[in-house]
Amino acid sequence: NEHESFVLWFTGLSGSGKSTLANAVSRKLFEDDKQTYVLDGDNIRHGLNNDLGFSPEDRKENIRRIGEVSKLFVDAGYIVSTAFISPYREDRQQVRQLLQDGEFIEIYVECSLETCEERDPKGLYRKARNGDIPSFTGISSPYEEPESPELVVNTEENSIEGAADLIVDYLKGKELL
Ligand code: GGZ
Repeated sequence: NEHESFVLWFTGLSGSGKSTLANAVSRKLFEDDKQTYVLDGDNIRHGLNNDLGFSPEDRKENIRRIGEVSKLFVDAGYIVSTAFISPYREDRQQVRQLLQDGEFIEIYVECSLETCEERDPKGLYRKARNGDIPSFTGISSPYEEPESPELVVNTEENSIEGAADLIVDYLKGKELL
């Protein structure tokens, strides 16, 4: 198959479950003997992109660099899973253009703001509501929902395991695995 390597681009609100889900899918692919790698805030925003904040310009540059890094991993033969809010349609579109047809698989991790706010695992929504974090996505900064993602998985209706299975099933259905 000419698309053994591709990017699973998870997009969604903070607290929607992107990173957990990307790691769960990556684990399943690893068990299926695939070469996989997860890019998320822990290994990108703390390193390569530690000069960037959360202004629209910085988020754009964040996503641009992640797109370029993803491309390198695809060139190296990996299935890359990226877990970034990537709130702007235009920025995600730019990454899609950077890759070959079929190499960019956009997965909308759907979860209502209400639920993300209830989960609030790091207490960031609370801080944002208190005005302690400016330009927080969903509160004081926009999130542009994907218009035609390859896949939508809802993490209110599905467990992480269930959502990961839906993604693997999708990939098998497309004969990408
Ligand atoms: C959104 C922020 C912000 C602001 C810090 N807005 O739940 P988290 O903590 O781990 O996920 C969020 C993460 C978002 O970084 P990304 O690189 O994914 O964002 S983007 O794609 O928009 O560039 C959150 C934390 O960083 N965080 N400040 N103002 N999320």
